[in-house]
Amino acid sequence: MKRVKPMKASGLSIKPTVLKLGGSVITHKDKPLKANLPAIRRLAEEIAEAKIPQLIVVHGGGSFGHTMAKEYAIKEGFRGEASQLLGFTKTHQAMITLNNMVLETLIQHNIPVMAIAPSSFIISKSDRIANMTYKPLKRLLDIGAVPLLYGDAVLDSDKGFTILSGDQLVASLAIYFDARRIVVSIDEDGLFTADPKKPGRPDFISKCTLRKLRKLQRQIKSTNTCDVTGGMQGKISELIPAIEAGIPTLIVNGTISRRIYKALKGEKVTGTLIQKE
Ligand code: IP8
Repeated sequence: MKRVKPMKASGLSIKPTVLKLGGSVITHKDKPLKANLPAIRRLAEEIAEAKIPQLIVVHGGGSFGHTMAKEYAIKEGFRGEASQLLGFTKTHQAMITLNNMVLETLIQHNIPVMAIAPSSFIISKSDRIANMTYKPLKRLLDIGAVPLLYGDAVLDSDKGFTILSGDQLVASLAIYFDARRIVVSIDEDGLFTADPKKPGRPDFISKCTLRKLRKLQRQIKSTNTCDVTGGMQGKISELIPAIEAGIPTLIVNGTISRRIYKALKGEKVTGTLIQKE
């Protein structure tokens, strides 16, 4: 008798992995509109080599999205000014420019990636995803393609427009598709008991439960003034719903060779693993 594989709630037979390529890894965060092409190439190599059967890739804004979003105060919502409206479109355009570089590089490495602009299928309400159609993503995963998304300037039913972080997107996709794991790459080894970019020697956290994470959340302050989506604190807040849903989340240093590869393969790697319990 032919055996039928059990379907998950999302309808996928294999649990996908959701990978976030941090803006601080794929761009030079202190140089406006400057991509880190060698880093993007290396990450593409690692993703290609890992050959994950179901993969969703989301990237951050780095010195593309955040620079523009800050300049035009996009996260504050639409004030009805023509210049700010143009800033909204420029922020989206900056993200498309960065996305194109990631897209081209991934395709050059034979990864069947398909870019989808979040602003084309998501509307938020007071900064939270309120309206999103998952069907195209599901279809892409069904045929073995890799959906590529990014933090974006999106329409917001209360504020006119806002910035949707890649992290909120990651958590929401991971929950919907019942992801096997989330891998988030940043420019640090993982989480520390205090900001590692400031003087002092904070302790590295290799494993963390949701309870410990909530405690830690109050300690970790944002490091990057250019980040309109809240730096490390914002990242943690956004990831919590996915961790609550039981999806293991691994934070690794994407600036160091092989870390993403190992994280995707589920191999032992330096990083912070956050689990519900
Ligand atoms: O870097 C922000 O995404 P993030 C995207 O994941 C923009 O927070 C447009 C600033």
